[in-house]
Amino acid sequence: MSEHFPNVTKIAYEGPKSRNPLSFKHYNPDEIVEGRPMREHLRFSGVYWHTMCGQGADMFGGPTAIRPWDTGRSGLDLAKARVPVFFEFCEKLGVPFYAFHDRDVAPHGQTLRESNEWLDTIVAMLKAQQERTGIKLLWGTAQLFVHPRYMHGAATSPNAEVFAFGAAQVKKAIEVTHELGGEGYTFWGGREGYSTLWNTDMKRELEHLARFLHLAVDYAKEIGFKGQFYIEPKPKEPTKHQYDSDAAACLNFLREFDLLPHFKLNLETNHATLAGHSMQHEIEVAGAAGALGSIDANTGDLLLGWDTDQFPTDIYLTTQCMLGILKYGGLTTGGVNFDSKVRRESIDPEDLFHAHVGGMDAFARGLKIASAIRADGRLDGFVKQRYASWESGVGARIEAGKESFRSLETLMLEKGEAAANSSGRQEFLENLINEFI
Ligand code: XUL
Ligand code: CO
Repeated sequence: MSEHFPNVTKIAYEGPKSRNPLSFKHYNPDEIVEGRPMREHLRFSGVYWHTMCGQGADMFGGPTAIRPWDTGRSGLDLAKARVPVFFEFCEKLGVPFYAFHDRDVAPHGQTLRESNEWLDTIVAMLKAQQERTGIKLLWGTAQLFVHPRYMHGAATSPNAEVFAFGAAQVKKAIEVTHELGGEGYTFWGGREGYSTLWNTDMKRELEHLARFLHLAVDYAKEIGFKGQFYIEPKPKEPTKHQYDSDAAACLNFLREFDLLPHFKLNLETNHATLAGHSMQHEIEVAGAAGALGSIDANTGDLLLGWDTDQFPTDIYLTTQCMLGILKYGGLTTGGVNFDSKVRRESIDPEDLFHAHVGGMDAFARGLKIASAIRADGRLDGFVKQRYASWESGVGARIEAGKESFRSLETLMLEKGEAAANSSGRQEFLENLINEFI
């Protein structure tokens, strides 16, 4: 096998004292945390789109990082060249999963038929690489936002034939995800939203989106695809308002249209912050609804107002993520999927390794810290104690549905005033978390 990253050998765990930048200081795949190996807790995944297709272009300038394997190639020829490079990358990094959009692995053809044929060609290569390496598909998805036909959206387009084309594309994307043994399938909103309400029938568009997702659920059942469906919330970009704006909006939409039994959420940190939330908040909202599925691991720059998709390096953030994930029973079908890209100025192939190694180590530390906080028990104990008034007396009776406005009025008329409040101790708890970080 020809090597595309000749200067990088398989990344190994060397422990916190190592000064080798291309080693793991904290991610030790076999280390047991809360009874399971780290690799099973974290289920790391590399993404095809940023890793293989990202060349550093932004809205002010063209590509800065044309990879050696990209040079002089285009179309299907380029698509073919990228497959073994991606798997060499994932293998050396030691990520057990990957994710892709149909049109990042294979190019758009002139017709749907041609696109499908090209996709089949590449899928055969992906399958062979999966078999060779044992790397699995975390989820597949369809890219319904780059092609001009999707300028007004796909499932929410005012043009019914665009809806039909999108449906055909998703049908094929689910088929290839199934063919590759994918553990899930993601719907990110793409251009499902609006630029102006002056031209938009929002109610109709939302109904169309729900119809589209029901058709996907039906088709998955028909072909026996049992992978988990995910919706990935994001509030804006590229549209001014994306319908799947945050976890709460997605859950409301899924409930309204009887889709909740079929979907979980794939939460992304940078999308959470664009929505004015923390990732901790989004995980809590999804987890409480039993819909925490997977995470797209990245981070935004809070001084920039867009989706910068930077690699996660903030231990505070990864601790919050892993505390939430552990609290809600861990990742099952989902994973920690690096929907992250190197900066435009990080132009060497080796930078892809530095970026992922840092992200994996940051999550491994987050996992270990979260687990230590849980074992310590003071945080959990504090929260339990804060709600102690609900364990007996009037609290327990309210929770059991045994009180009414009348009975509560009687009680309070008798008492004259509620029991004294106790401190929320926010600063104490922030200090407690820092004991572990
Ligand atoms: C876009 C985004 C997507 C989805 C998959 O912001 O996060 O890459 O993860 O379509
Ligand atoms: Co994403």
